[in-house]
Parts: sequence; structure tokens; C-alpha cells
Amino acid sequence: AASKMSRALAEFRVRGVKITWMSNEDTCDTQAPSDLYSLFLCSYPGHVMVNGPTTPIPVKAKPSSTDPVVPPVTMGDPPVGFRDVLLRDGPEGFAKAVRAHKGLLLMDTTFRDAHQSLLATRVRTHDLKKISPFVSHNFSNLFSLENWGGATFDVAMRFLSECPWKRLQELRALIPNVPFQMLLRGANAVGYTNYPDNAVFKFCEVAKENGMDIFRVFDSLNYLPNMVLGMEAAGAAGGVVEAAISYTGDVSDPMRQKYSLEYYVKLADELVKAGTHILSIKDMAGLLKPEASKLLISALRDRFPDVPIHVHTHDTAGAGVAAMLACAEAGADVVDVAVDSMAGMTSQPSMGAMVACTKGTKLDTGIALEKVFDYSEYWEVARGLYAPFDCTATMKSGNADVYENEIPGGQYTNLHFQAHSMGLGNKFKEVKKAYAEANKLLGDLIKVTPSSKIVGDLAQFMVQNNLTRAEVEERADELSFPLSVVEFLQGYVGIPHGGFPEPFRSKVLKSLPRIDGRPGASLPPMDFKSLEEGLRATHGDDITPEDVMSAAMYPKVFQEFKEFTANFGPVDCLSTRLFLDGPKIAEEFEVELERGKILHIKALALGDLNKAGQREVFFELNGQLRSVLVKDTV
Ligand code: 3PY
Ligand code: ZN
Repeated sequence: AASKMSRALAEFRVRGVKITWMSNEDTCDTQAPSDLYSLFLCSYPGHVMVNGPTTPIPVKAKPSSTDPVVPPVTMGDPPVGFRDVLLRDGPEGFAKAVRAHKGLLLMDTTFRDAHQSLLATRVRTHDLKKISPFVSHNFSNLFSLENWGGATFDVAMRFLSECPWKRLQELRALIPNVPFQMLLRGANAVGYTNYPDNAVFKFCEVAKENGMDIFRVFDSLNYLPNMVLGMEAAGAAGGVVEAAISYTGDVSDPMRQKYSLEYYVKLADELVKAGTHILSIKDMAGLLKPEASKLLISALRDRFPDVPIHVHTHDTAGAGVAAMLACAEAGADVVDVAVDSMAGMTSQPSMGAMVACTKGTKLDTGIALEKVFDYSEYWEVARGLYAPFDCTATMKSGNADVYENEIPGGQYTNLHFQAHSMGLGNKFKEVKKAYAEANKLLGDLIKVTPSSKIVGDLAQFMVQNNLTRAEVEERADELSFPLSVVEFLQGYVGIPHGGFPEPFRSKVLKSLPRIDGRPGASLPPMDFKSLEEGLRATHGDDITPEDVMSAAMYPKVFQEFKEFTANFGPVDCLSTRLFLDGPKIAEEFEVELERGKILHIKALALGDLNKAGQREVFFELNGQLRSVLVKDTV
């Protein structure tokens, strides 16, 4: 809503987005020129020049000033890919074709999990789009490209100030032949808590309409009712359902009985019975050793000869390629990789390594290694743009201690960052130890978003308060635990395998209410009509069904994203370095408003602080002198 301070200065469209430019303290309205539209495009660069980036930067490293070069792409339509099979034969026919395929298939995670694990999910649509035609033309034999869901939905709006749906639409237009895959957190959709059932259904429907093909559905406790809800939502939308069993423990270790081979096979039985098109093992922490891979995948292969098996892992310990080769040899149809320069450590194993290691064998991927090198070179340079978020600023290697703490890839990076940014580099070991202890306290859980966060919160609580596991158990009735831990024990996330830990649960909860069964079942349906009306009243008539879903998932983040856009326009047309660091004085840059419509801007000077605490920032805009007034908040 317009605050008392602001009034509408102008309305215009920038790349299809209607903008109402409001005057406020940050923008200049005293000397507004006639071409407000162009000036508007300077407001974000001006803001960054004065105040620094709008996204929080965890480390001091600067974005590289070298832009990645896109390797040459052949003219004409891209080759036929598995998406053409899907469009022609539907999800069942697609699954049959995948199962019948000779050789190993790959899913490329570069556009989602790889940067979620290595670069704090910060990769922008701008850099994804540039390389998309190359992917479409040279990787048409991929099983899929994972490019959406997980944390990307939230981060796109929250930190990149871009619309996740627009990303999906734009990538779809550029890559028509490779199936797109997303990560759906079951009843939590792309959030951290359960949503009403109709919100999950609607989310999948809108995602499918916007070009999503394959829905990898998991639940952070492998809680079947939550998984089935997500599977039904994806299926009803017409998507390919890929039910994913989250993997923890070690099926090759006879001492680890809670998550045994039998446990996984039984769960797989239920998922196949529930109609999954594809069965997936989601090894989010990279715990699947080669021997365990052999045991697990051959057991599943024998039991479900007709169901495609797709395996996901992280390379945290460095054994990812070995494990994925073992899975493929044991009968997996598809394994996950990331392009070499975005692979390894807490990301997926390397695409180039998998392609090279299977070349000429019965598992040959059919992917040209030289194309992988070109693709990798693009990402090696693009990755430099995200240096302020790159985990390699502090993390230097893989670490086999993950077999003990079982921390998922993305969280491993986050906790490492947190420990180091507090100047507590040496504390990371302590945090990891506490994480393992917290997991035991909670009854040895499957750990993946959001259960991994609950274990992490408890671990941090233990480190901060200097508490051992025995002390926490003993004093459970008097400690004030993090809310996430209490809510988990109340049953808000679902029911863990083997039930809740007792007497710990009773001691913590005392008389607090408990939920029996599936948490979403007791939530009232979301009223989309009134949600949409409310959004229209606040933001105007341009609200789309996609906006309604963004607001349904993340009301506050969506609101802030809309406010940001009203102030600064669609910043996704700026290059990543400009977005993060702003232009240097005298630097000339271009903004592509639409295909072929390019605006030439030169940053000229930064004025002195005036009495109102503002600075005037001068630009040359298509040859004309322009300026914006920016409030200095530094
Ligand atoms: C997510 O939920 O975002 C994950 O990547 C889980 O592994
Ligand atoms: Zn993952």
C-alpha cells in the first residue's frame, strides 16, 4: 500500500511487468524529468552505488568482473529430447521409455541443487537464461534438468528480487526439449511447514501450467501420508510423479538397524502401490556408500523390474562418483550430477566424471565430453560472479565426517558459513558433533528440509547453552527449547519412523496439544478467491494466478518483493555484477529491456550528502544527462 510519504509518479511497463513508480524518500521527485521510465531504470544501480547491495552478502569477496562467454550454439531447433516423449506419450509412456533406455541417464542439477548447495541458492535467472540454448542444443539426451523448487522459490523473491514463475516461463521457452524437474517438499510444497491440501494441489497445477514436468516429491520424515498428498497433487496436475525416499543411516552397516534395507524396500512398496511413475532415492547428505548402493538398488531393481529408479546424492565426503557408478551398475536408470565446475563437495558429483567413466561401457550416457567442458567453462566463470556467496571462501575440501553427522549438503554449507562468519571457525567441529547428538536426542531422524533445520536448531541451542545430550535429557522439562523443536514434538511436521522419542517428548510438551496423523488434514482450505482480492486491492489489477501462489506460499516475502519491484523495477535485466555491486564510476553498461531493445547507461558521478541525507547519482542515459536522488542509509 502507498504510504503517506509516497504518491504515484508514473505508470509504465517494463518487460511485461506493470510498474507504478511511487515517489518516496529514496527517489527523486523534485526534478523528475519527462522520461521517468528510463530514469527509473537508474534507481536500482543508483541505490547500490550509494548503499551497497540489497541482498545480504556473507563474505567480503567481490563478484568477479569477468562475464561468462556462452559457447557457440547451432542455429535452428534443438534436437528431440525426452520432453518430446513425455508430451507425446504422457507420464506412463515417458516412464516406460526411460526404463527401456539403454545406457545411463543423467539429471543435471546445475540450475537448482548445485547452486543451492554451493552458492546459497543465489544464481540468478539472468545467468541461467544465457546458457539455456546451449543446454537445449547439446544436452538433449538428459533425463531432466532440475531447475526449480527446493529453496529456489523463496530465495528468488527474497534475495534476488525476481519472480520464480517468470524464471520457469523464460527457461521453458528457451529449453523446449529437455524435461524440467522440481523438488517438492510434499505437504510443505516449496515452504518449510505444512500448507492446506488445496494449496499444494493448486501449486502443482500452476507449476505444471508454467512448464514443469517432473515433480520429485519427498517428506522430511518419509512420513507416508505427507508423501502421498504431494504425489496426488503432482499427479492431478498431470505431472510425472517421482516419489523420493530420503536416505539416511547405512544399509551396509549391520549395526545401523533403524533405517535398514527392509525399511527402504517396504516404503518403496507403498510408493509404488500409490502409483509413483518413478522411484527415487534421495541421498541428501551423501551417505550412500558404494556397497550400500549395490545392496539398496539391486533390492529395489529386483522387486520393481518395471519402475524407473532415479538416485540423487551429494558429494560431501568425495565418494559420489563411486556411489553413483555402483547405483548404475546395480540397475538405477538415472543418477544426478552437476556440471564439473559446479560439482563436488556439498553439491552433486561431477557430470564430466560420470560421462568419462561410463564412456564405451554399457552405461554410456551418449553425452559428448567436449560439450561438458564448454558447459563447465561457462559455469566456472559465471560462478565467479557469485564469489560473495561461494562456500569455497571458507570451505576447502570435502569431508568424510558427514557419515557421522549426516548433515544434508545445503545445510552443511550453511552451518559452515555460520560458524566461520561468527569468527568461530573452530566451532564448526563442535556444531557438527552437537548436530549428531541432537539427532540422537530426537530419536535418530531422517534429516532433510525441514527436519534437518529442527535438528540444527537443537544443535545450536546445545552449543549456545553448553549442554550435553545427557543434560538436555535430564533437564528437558525445564529448558526453553527452540519453537521448531517443540512444534516437531507436537506433531506439526508429521510422525517420524519409530515414533517420537520418549520420555523426552512428554517432558518437553507437558500439557501442550499433540497432533495425531497428517498435520495438513486438520488445516482449513486456503481461500484463493479472497487471497486474490486482497492482493488486487493492495497491488492493483495485474495480479496473476502465479502471484497468488507466491503469496500463498510466502505472504510476507511476496509483499516485500512487490514493494521492491515498485521501487526499483524488474532488476533481473541487470547483469549479476551490476545487481550485486552496482556500476563503477565511468562504467558504461547496457540494459536489455526486451529482445533487441537496449538502453545504454553510463554511471557518471556520486554527489555529496545533502541535508536530507540523500546523494544525487548522475547517469548518462542514451546520451542524456540524468540523475536520481538516493537516500544514504549506510
Ligand atoms: C530442499 O528441500 O531444498 C532440499 O534440497 C532438500 O534436500
Ligand atoms: Zn540434494
